[in-house]
Amino acid sequence: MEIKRMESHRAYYGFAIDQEGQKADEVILLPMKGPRSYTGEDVVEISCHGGPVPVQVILSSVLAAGATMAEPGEFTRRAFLNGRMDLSQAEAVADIIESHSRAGARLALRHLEGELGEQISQLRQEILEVMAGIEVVLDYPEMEIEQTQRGDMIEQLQAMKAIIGQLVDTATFGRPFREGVRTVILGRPNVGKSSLMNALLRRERAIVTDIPGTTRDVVSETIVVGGVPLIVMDTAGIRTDADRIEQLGVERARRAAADADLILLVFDDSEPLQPADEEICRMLTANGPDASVVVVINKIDLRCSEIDEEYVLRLTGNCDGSRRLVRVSAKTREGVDRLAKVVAEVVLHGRLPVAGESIVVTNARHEEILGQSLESLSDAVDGLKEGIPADLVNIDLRRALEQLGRITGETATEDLLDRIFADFCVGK
Ligand SMILES: Nc1nc2c(ncn2[C@@H]2O[C@H](COP(=O)(O)OP(=O)(O)OP(=O)(O)O)[C@@H](O)[C@H]2O)c(=O)[nH]1
Ligand SMILES: [Mg+2]
Repeated sequence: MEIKRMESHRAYYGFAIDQEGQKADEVILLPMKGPRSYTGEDVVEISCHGGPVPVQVILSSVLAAGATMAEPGEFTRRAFLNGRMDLSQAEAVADIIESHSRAGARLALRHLEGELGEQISQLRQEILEVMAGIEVVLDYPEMEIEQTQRGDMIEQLQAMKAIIGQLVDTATFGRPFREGVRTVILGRPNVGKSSLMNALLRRERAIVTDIPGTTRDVVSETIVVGGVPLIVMDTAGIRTDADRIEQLGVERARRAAADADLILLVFDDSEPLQPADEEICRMLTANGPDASVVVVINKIDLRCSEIDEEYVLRLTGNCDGSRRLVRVSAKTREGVDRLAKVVAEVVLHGRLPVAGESIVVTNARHEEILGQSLESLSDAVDGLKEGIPADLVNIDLRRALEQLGRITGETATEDLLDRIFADFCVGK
């Protein structure tokens, strides 16, 4: 049967025939007539047996018949251009594919449902209203905006600023979900760093031995702790008197620590604090670490209690009373769940996004644009307060309008679309 005569949204069973008229594979054909398809255009999906040979044969047949290969993100780009979704929704598709955790995927899914886009459209509508009020004044050159009118506009813009400000705030806990938290396990040799990594992973990944200096390089793995994806790096133990080969690993550990968002600083509770332990603490506090540090006292199953917790907390500059210290046994996994909870708290500053609550900005591009539009609106408010001419205030408002439009795609340039869709994979 000719595809054009097939019924839309109905699966057809049959065989794909190659260019020589030979059966290539057994397939299911699913025609979807626009606009009821992902892109809004007519779409035909062919499901075949997954092996590389049938796929290749079918692909070359459809290419020979005039089809072209899709660019990365082309399906979603077409869906956007055909008005099936706004740009924030299109980006959510990429975010869902790349998400490292269920919580991250859930947040992105809400963007796919268009929540952010709706909020932004509403804000743009309100800006347009304020601009319209100003335009009226501009039509009569002898008029200026009246004082009460200025007051109303300022109030309206302040309310918008508050909404955008809240959205920007949500990005601080949206970001870790999207990008993952760079977490470095640090400590002197043999304290149990690799063991801790394995305990967090719940399986063996890093090599564990009783020989100090086992880990020579940085080993990294993504794990989800408390709903937050952590990119955990196990490092070589840092010591003061390392040989040359070891020194390289130590140097990498230092560098990893400098780039980290979160440092799990491990101590061995079965031995008194050693000069190398103190050295590491000094190194961390000297750099004025951007990273949050969680002190992990390991090997508590040996019941030695050699480490003075208060002293270690002071050494690590943990003086704000938050006492980010967890006692664990990487061997028995005792305390590891509590460590996971503390980590999640530290990363999210105790503010877990609650399902069903406000929108959470997870996309770095959105975060940046929201920040810019906030500035434009502030400029407009300042202008109104200082009584500067109405047409100048409108310039700031128009800028805010244009900036917000870049989130939904209403004012997106070809260039911007190219950049966004280039990050997509082919077939999405
Ligand atoms: N009893 C006990 N032993 C542990 C625990 N964690 C680690 N160990 C032991 O301590 C030794 C060192 O563990 P690793 O995990 O290799 O230590 P590391 O810090 O990665 O060491 P390097 O890579 O050499 O710097 C091994 O013999 C582990 O079995 C623990 O919680 N309890
Ligand atoms: Mg190790």
